[in-house]
Amino acid sequence: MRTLIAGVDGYLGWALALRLLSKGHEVIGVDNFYTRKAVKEVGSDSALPIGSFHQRVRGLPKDKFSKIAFYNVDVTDYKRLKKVISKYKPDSIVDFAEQRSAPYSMRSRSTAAYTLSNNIVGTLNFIYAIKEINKKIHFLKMGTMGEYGTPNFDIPESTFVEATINGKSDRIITPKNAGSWYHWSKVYDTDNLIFANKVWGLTMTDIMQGPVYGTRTNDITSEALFTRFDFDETWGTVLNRYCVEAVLGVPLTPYGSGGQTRAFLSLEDSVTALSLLLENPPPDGGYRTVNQFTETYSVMELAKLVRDKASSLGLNVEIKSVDNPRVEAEKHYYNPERKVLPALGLKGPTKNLKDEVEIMIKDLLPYKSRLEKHKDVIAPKTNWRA
Ligand code: USQ
Repeated sequence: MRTLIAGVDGYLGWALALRLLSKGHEVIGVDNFYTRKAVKEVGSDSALPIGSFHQRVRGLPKDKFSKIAFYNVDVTDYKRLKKVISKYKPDSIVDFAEQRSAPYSMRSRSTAAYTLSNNIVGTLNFIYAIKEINKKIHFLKMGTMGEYGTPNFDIPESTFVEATINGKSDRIITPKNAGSWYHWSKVYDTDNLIFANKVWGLTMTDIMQGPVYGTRTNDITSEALFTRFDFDETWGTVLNRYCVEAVLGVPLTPYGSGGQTRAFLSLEDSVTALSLLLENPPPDGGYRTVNQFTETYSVMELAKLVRDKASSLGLNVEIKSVDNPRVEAEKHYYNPERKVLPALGLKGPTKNLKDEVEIMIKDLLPYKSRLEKHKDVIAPKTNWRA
């Protein structure tokens, strides 16, 4: 299988590239290194050291990983993007090349505008390139569980649902209710994908993924193979942040009362899920919505779990709720459906979350002095209401 991964330098992109290469698949990577620049802009850095992209590629053990081609391309540059896709004619394209931070999108008008234009135009460019080059290319688009919000009904894993209004019924797109400009950009992407599938019969997998945690996958066996790991208030996600907080000995930071429940999965399970979806595409012209997660937890449950695990490792950590900078429900119903991935073989988390947290803390501890330099980027500063 030949796969083009856009956003190959990122947390998921690099980890997925390693998985596909280790399975003997061919990978063409695309990135414009935007995340590296944007993380520097907020005064932070990846908790785990990563070299330049070329250093990372040079560090790949040749006996375990096949070769990777790479292009420094901004996906909003249609001409250059189309040139790479035309040259390689991949079987599948994975799109991670989006601005991925909710807080970043809420910082200002310009970061909101960047998020919306980069994400929506980038995805539109892939849609057009596939339509013009080869309609059979499987497009696997990274969306988010945050597209749904936290509705007071079960979240179906389907593109459409049947709705009845004033006694008349019709099929409507599964309701969405996002919580940031970033999450809304993914909703707009979904609508565009559904439309492109309808008019041109493109083959799509739209992944609704929950927050991912973890420092490693089974392929990441040495420092040279690390993927990036963010922890600052803008680019880090909740469980990854808690583990860094535990290592630094600063209080864990559930926002508000901490009842916000989300659908989580480990980095290892995320790359396993993505490989399964790539190796088992929908039929030509098919459209598939996938709720990609393995377990649900509230952010307070996770804080307690990290505190207890840290204490068993001899680290003294407390939990200190902070005023919630976001506009979101802190107590709500949450029951997303999950059937596509279990049917493909990913039935539940492959590793107990507590064990994974232990691995994360142990992986991060050697880099404590590196983390100390960035202690001031942990407290949340981006206020949704401002
Ligand atoms: N939160 C805390 N404490 C923290 C950080 C976050 O309580 O220190 C809370 C947030 O208020 C929120 C929840 O944790 O209720 C999740 O926040 P997050 O920062 O871990 O994740 P989020 O902003 O939702 O976005 C992340 C990724 C995004 C992906 C999304 C999946 O950055 O790319 O799409 O997770 S989901 O959350 O399902 O929308």
